[in-house]
Amino acid sequence: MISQIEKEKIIEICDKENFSKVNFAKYELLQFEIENYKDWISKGFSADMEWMKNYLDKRLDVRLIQDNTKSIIVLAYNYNQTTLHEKDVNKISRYAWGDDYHNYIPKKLKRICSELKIIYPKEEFKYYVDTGAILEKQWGIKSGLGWQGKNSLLLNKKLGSYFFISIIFSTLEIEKDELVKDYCGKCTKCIDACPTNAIIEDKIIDSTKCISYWTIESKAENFPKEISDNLEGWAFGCDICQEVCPWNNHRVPVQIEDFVKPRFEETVFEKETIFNYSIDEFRERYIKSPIKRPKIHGIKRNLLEVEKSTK
Ligand code: B12
Ligand code: SF4
Ligand code: SF4
Repeated sequence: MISQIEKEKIIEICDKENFSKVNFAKYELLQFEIENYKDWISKGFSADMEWMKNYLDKRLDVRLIQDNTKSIIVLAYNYNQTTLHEKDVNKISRYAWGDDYHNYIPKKLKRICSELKIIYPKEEFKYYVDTGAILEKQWGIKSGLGWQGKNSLLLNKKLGSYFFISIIFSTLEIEKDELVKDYCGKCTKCIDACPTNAIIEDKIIDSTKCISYWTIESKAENFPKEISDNLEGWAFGCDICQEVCPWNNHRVPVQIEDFVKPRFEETVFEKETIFNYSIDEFRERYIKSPIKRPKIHGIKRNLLEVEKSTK
């Protein structure tokens, strides 16, 4: 087991890369969590995200990803900011205002792992951010980074939920942090506000009802009526269950880097602009943004669905 001073040194290395919070979990099998996960899949809540059915063994046992893992370092990267949506239609969810975090955060993690490798040459470090078959929120809970809110997201008292989760698997033995208690209490604001009733039970999202799923992941030509009638202006992702959460509403914005700030100062789409773009123009504009994921076809579909729902 490394000393407290060494643990602090690791946190310092992560702080330099602007992570707002760094916590540590001890290796264990995610037995209880994987049973819930399987149950969730069996009920059809993963919609058409077929990849979620793969690598159940790795989700259960992270040593199949990094042999001899002893500690899991869980890092939060804040993307909250003071800006608000300019309009109530064609809204883009906050995580997608800036450049795609997949282009920045892995580089930060790589630098952290390289620095750790210099200090501990005999140890191994492997990083992920939304890039592997890993139950990231569950490791967030195990590490004491936060608790799982009723909206199913990982919440931290200081940060709220507007942060990305990153994971570093390490063969180094680091003292784990204490679990935090659940601070949702009797609140049900997220469940009450979800316009499509996608939060079917505390912490459980049915993706087939979630606007985020339909506007980002789904390849369908159209949305089911219950979704299109209730989009509430969301054209890419959905932040409703976070916007109403008291743990986000009184947040003091933490220092953020430029790549998180709205690209072209845009927090909503201009429908006409999108419809006038050629495929190449769209690609050029959004290649560095998470918005490229559903491609121009998907974004046009979303905008038409929003228009339908506001008529
Ligand atoms: C698939 C996925 C989605 C899907 C499914 C959402 C979901 N809640 O699972 C869709 C496309 C809908 C989605 C949407 C969003 N996502 Co997403 N998503 C993921 C992904 C890739 C996997 C999550 C997963 O495994 N879900 C499966 C379910 C089963 O997992 P779970 O919530 O942990 O479920 C547990 C509970 O349901 C519980 N449970 C179930 N049954 C039972 C029964 C009992 C008795 C008990 C006690 C518990 C219990 O146990 C389950 C398993 O442990 C992660 C990245 C990753 N690799 O982890 C990002 C991730 C969760 N997403 C993220 C974000 C930002 C979003 C959005 C906010 C984006 C947006 N603005 O539109 C929305 C939020 C929607 C919401 N309220 O969840 C962030 C969340 C950060 C945070 N602070 O928590 C993550 C972690 C990505 C990242 N690296 O930062 N996402
Ligand atoms: S992201 Fe939107 S649709 Fe999905 S659970 Fe939250 S409020 Fe409901
Ligand atoms: S809105 Fe309330 S119930 Fe939902 S996650 Fe936030 S504190 Fe928990």
